[in-house]
Amino acid sequence: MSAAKPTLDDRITALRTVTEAGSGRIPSALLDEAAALLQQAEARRSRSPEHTVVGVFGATGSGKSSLVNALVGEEVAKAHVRRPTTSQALAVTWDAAGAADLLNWLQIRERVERTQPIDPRAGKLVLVDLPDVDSIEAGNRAIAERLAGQVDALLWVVDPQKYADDVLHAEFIAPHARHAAVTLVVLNQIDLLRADDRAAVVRSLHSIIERDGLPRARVLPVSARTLEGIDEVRAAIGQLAASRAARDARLTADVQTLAGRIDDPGAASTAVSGSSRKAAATRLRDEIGTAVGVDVVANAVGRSYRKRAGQVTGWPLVSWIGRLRADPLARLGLGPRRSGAGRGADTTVDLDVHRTSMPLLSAGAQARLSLAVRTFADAAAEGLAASWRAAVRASAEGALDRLPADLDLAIARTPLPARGSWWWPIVGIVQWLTLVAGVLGALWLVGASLLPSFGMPALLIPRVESGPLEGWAVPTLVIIGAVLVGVLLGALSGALSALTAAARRRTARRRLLASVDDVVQRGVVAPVGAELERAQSVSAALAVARR
Ligand SMILES: Nc1nc2c(ncn2[C@@H]2O[C@H](COP(=O)(O)OP(=O)(O)OP(=O)(O)O)[C@@H](O)[C@H]2O)c(=O)[nH]1
Ligand SMILES: [Mg+2]
Repeated sequence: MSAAKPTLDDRITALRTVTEAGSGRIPSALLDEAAALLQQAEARRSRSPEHTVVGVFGATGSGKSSLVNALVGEEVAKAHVRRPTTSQALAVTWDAAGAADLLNWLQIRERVERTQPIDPRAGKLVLVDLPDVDSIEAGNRAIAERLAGQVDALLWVVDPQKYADDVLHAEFIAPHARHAAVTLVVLNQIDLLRADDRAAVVRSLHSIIERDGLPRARVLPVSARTLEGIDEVRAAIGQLAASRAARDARLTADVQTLAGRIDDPGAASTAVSGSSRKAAATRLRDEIGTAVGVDVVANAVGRSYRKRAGQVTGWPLVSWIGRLRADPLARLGLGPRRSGAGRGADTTVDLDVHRTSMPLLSAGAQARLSLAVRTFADAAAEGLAASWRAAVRASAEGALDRLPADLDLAIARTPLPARGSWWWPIVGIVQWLTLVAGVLGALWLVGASLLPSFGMPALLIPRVESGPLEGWAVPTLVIIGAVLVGVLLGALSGALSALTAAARRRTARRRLLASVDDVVQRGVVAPVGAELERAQSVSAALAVARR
């Protein structure tokens, strides 16, 4: 591990991130515990961080009060053969004023102050004698349990008769195993053991403690009565008090343990990170674009262009037929609308097509939309823990309600290329001139043949005198030429309008997809991305809190 170990501050910040970003995704019972722990951590750290509170825990009669007296060197706590003796926590301090606030928070009312520290490093020690953890008195037990959750370090006192007691180990010592770094185990009353039994008992206790999950906890054999081994306990307490790290160790272990119980959201699969996430978003856009009919509209834009071009530039004798057909855009419910006041009513001039009333999404389109959104969300959430996958899906599904209306509006606001082309009127005029020429040629011919029968002089019909058309009547040629030019011009402009229409269709498709993309980004991709980021930040914070 290359990075330095996180400090307690780092861990607390990380746990706070976890609770904030994880709300609604992490079981609320755990979140409540985390909130309580954060509050406790803050409370403890804001109060006399230089003090170290060492709690003396153990079964009744193990000699807790006697040990406190032995350590202090005076009778400050009441020790007695009567069981149980101690029913209130008693704090011994060497700096009463400085520790007052801390003791209030710990709800320890009984306090005594001494001046001579038990160890040179223990000037800011708060030594707490406690009622028995396994007391028949519920009140005693409650006090011991509460303080076991609050003190900075735990000192377990066991005696030769009951050191192996199952209940004590299973219910009290083992559950606090995470605080191994700030735990001392004292085997008291060794004066009651034969000298040659002591080592065996210490070894046995050691192995039990190891099974409790405290493999490295020190076991100190002492006698509160003969004071044998007391100096070693004083030194061990002095060492704990001197080390700031040891003081933070308790909260560190609490944060680590709680963080360990919170499920890691897991890293979203690499398949949806970075560029492939972008690709997935593009696929989603295309799918939704198809579902809402982007291609249909784009095709209609192209066909509308061709139809209008045909009406203006086609051979006038047949192009009027086109007017009988409805405009493809109008048929889709997309009405051409003139923009700019005072323009002519000619629908080929300056058109902007706006979608004014989108036909409701068909059931099929709606299903396709939902499927696309869910597929996207599920792919994005792949690799996440179940509750987080559900959250990602929910954020995407939340968008489904608004999506059809938003898409409708976005498509309605997309300017579609619907203007006519500049060359339409020119070709149109030429077509009409050609038609007029053809009609004149026909009248000429008809006149030439009919006038004599009305007794009028015959019209002169000039003929071509040389070349490949030698002998052809000029009016005939005019008629043929007019028809040829009209049909050819119609065909040419038809080809040109087909090309332009294709370009228009592509432009319309591009713009519509851009509009769809906008909605999809805002409505689906962004919320899903935010949810993924949230999962990622919880995952990262958990890693810090646990390490
Ligand atoms: N022989 C011997 N007796 C001890 C020793 N330590 C304590 N005792 C005796 O054990 C009995 C109980 O001691 P306490 O100090 O009151 O025990 P405690 O753990 O505080 O008990 P509670 O307050 O009831 O939880 C007393 O009679 C002490 O004199 C020791 O090291 N050796
Ligand atoms: Mg006692």
